[in-house]
Amino acid sequence: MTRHSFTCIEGHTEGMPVRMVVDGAPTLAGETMNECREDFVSRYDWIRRSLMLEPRGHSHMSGTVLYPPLSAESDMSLLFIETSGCLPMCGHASIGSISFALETGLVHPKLPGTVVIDVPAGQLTAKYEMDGSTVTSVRLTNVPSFLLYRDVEVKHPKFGQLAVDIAYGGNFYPIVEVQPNFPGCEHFTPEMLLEWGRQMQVLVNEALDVVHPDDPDIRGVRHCMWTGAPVSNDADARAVVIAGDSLIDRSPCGTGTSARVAQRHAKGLLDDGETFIHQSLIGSCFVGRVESTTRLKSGLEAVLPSIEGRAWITGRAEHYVDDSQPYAHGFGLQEFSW
Ligand code: PYC
Repeated sequence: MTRHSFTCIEGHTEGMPVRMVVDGAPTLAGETMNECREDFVSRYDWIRRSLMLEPRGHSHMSGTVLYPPLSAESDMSLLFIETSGCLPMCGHASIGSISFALETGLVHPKLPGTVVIDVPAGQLTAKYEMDGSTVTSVRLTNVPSFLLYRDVEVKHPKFGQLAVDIAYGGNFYPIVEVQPNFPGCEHFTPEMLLEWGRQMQVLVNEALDVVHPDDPDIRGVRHCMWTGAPVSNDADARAVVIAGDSLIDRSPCGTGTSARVAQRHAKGLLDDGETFIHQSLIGSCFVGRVESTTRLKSGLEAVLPSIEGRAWITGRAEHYVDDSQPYAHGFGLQEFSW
């Protein structure tokens, strides 16, 4: 019997699960977190599957592995593990992991109030506030985010003709705003939006080559954002984000909010410094903001968005993966046919 053991801090960011591995993960080869991510994907993807999929996880699980800082100026590194793979960037998981690492004393930032993290998408800075030993807010400044395509015409099997914006905020998002053929996410169940969001990913990938202008390795759409009216007066807009085949984000989605901040800024709907309160499926919020404007190397206009949210620890767990057990390395129901 080979039993592997992973110690995890468990919790959530604005309702979305974050399982942060703090012990048991392998040392990775690479000088950047992106190289480490490639090493993890090629040699250790079974760890992601085991901890994210059933029976230890579920369709909407999300997590990270906490690694030591890679560079002299950073405080911690994160690898993102999701049901759909290893994303280069995940906003809610960053906010959660920063909070958990600070609250458990695993990370002591060089400059109190500011934490610098290495992630596969690059180096990011977050400001945080604490009340005693509790982290009460994390504001993370994300990667340069931009609107790549506006008003792309897509013929969706449920809605017919839709105009969709494609924006990047660490991942690419087709953003479906309210329009004559789409009355808003609040009119549909999450399961319907999941199914139609999967179809949207396929339609967009068939119609367009969605590629990051500065990095041809970042390509393709694996998410979808359905928007709608907020459920409370203190929010500006609502979004239900679908990731991969099975995941419905319970939070407003950090990279999705960044993409929407960039989209709204490019369309003249959000000024520099103005806040955008983005509400999730379950009513929780991230506060987005344009911190500054920039240009990609290719010349495309972009923004540096920040997202602010809060996370809570719900437990600590030791997960065993015994290679001899059935389903040891996890499964998703969509992998079976009937
Ligand atoms: O918060 O960036 C995010 C995210 C990506 C996929 C699910 N959540």
